[in-house]
Amino acid sequence: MTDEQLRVAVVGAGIMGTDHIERLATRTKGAMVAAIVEPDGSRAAAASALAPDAAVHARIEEALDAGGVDAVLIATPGPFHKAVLLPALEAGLAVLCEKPLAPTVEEALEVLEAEQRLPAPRIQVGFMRRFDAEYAALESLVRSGDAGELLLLHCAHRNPSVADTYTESMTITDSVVHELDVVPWLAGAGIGAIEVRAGRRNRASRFADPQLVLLELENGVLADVEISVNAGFGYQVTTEAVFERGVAEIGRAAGPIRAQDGRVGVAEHRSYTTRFAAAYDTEVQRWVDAARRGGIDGPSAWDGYRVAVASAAGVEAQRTGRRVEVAPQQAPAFYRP
Ligand code: ISE
Repeated sequence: MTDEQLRVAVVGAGIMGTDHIERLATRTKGAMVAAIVEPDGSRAAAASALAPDAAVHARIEEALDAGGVDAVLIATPGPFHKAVLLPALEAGLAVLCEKPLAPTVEEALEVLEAEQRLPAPRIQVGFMRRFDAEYAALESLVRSGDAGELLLLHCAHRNPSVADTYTESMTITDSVVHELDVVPWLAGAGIGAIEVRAGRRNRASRFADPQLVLLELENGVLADVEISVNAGFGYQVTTEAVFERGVAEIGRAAGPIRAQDGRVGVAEHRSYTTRFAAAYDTEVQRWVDAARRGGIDGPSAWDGYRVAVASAAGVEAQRTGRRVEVAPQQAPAFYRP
């Protein structure tokens, strides 16, 4: 690593990869985009316009062989994560891996085993909601005990629409995966069981949508998650937390209240890239700062593994209509603070 800058290879130049390239090139301090790894020529060209000095490669191995890289930001689809994570770990590089860590429990375990051959954790997983200011304030409220113990969480996760390649199980593995991370983080307890229900179907959908996911936490907190991926009107992620002595709500649309043409209203987001823009900025900055010190500052590969276990249970619950228990997980010493 140079004295000043963490030289980052961004792998995958789709929506999130391009968003991160722009972020690293314009807003993140102490880092630069040294390489872009993207096999699709037109995506690579569009991304390289945002970071003209970055080398462009089709494969991670080429970028690693070329040298000049201190860290890897992985933004490919989940099924390709392991193929990038293993060589990046082998090279001892810092990693920020977009969610999910891996698409299966087996692959997540393989990644954990590879990381544990290093002296300390090097993988941070991109569960950006933990860096959102309102989520962080809610987590502090839970920890403070000011409103009493947390009892319930009502979560809504609404996407305006999804691509044709999005399948029903992705409601769990690609979308609710965020709640599988952030709900235990807020509640301070692991997930003990999951149930998934579907009722009347939105006629805009190819599969059951919306769905309700019920998470039972090991400390008795219950969380219900509405996942809608054909909500049409916009992108919305809200949480209402019920405590012994009060209720707190986060995620409501904010900004100028505009009155015009007989209506009064606030603009809503249409994409996670704007809804969580500030959270991504904080996440990436904290990862860069920690990577320069040789560590991580956010969800670890162990968190990613726990989510993979819960996700597998969620997909089974969705497929069978049954309540599926999740075995308690004990973090290896390597991942304990
Ligand atoms: C997408 O991949 C994300 O990570 C978004 O945060 C989530 O809201 C969306 O449903 C996913 O498809």
